[in-house]
Amino acid sequence: MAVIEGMDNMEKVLPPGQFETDKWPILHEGDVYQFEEDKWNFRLFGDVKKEVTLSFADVMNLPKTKSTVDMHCVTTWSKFGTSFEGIAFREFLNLAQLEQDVKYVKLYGYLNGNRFGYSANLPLEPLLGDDSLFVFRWKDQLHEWQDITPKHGYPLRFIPPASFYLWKGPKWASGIEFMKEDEAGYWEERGYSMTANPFKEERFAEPNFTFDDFEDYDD
Ligand SMILES: Nc1nc2c(c(=O)[nH]1)N[C@H]1C(S)=C(S)[C@@H](COP(=O)(O)O)O[C@H]1N2
Ligand SMILES: [Mo]
Repeated sequence: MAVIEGMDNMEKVLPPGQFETDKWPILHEGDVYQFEEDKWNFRLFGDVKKEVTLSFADVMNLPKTKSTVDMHCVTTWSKFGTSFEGIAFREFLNLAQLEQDVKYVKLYGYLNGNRFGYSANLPLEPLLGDDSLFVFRWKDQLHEWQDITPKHGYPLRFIPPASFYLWKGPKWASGIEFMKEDEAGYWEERGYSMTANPFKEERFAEPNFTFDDFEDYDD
């Protein structure tokens, strides 16, 4: 296998139709969720033998992972090399006893106060590495380690591997549904790609689709 020095797999490669940004844009539907620890929990459900509900303390007591990930947004910006601290997706597999033949997940997050209002579907197998995590801290070349801001999904937000567009990363994450069959999430129901690979430019399920531009930054 050919290896380009200093590059791992798909890191630091600009997918077709994307441009590079040093800033971290903010995009989402609806309100910014305001964290209240006593009301917050994280649910593991779907095709599991036993549903699990985790408190914020339960989640924060899970083993932590640090990983540097490239983000590719379908609105055409890409941000390379942001480091994140969080809990690897695979840690939650150890807690939920999956039924046989679970091959997909739907990851949920808040939308306008609805805990399960936002969602994104993903295949299970590509999410088992260090580049697939629910994050709460970040740093990059311009910023020291710090908590993610409410606008970026505090207290917990999923960052998908770079082989998926960033809409597959719910902010204000609220749970994981385990599924035997693939099932569309929020944007997938609205015409976006089920598979969403930026390197194959899988933006929309249907041609001639448009999207809102981004216009917000933390600083
Ligand atoms: N809960 C929630 N998560 C969400 C969204 C949303 O509307 N609600 N938007 C998604 C989209 S379309 C993108 S591009 C990224 C943007 O993340 P950022 O604002 O941290 O860059 O969040 C994703 N996660
Ligand atoms: Mo997006």
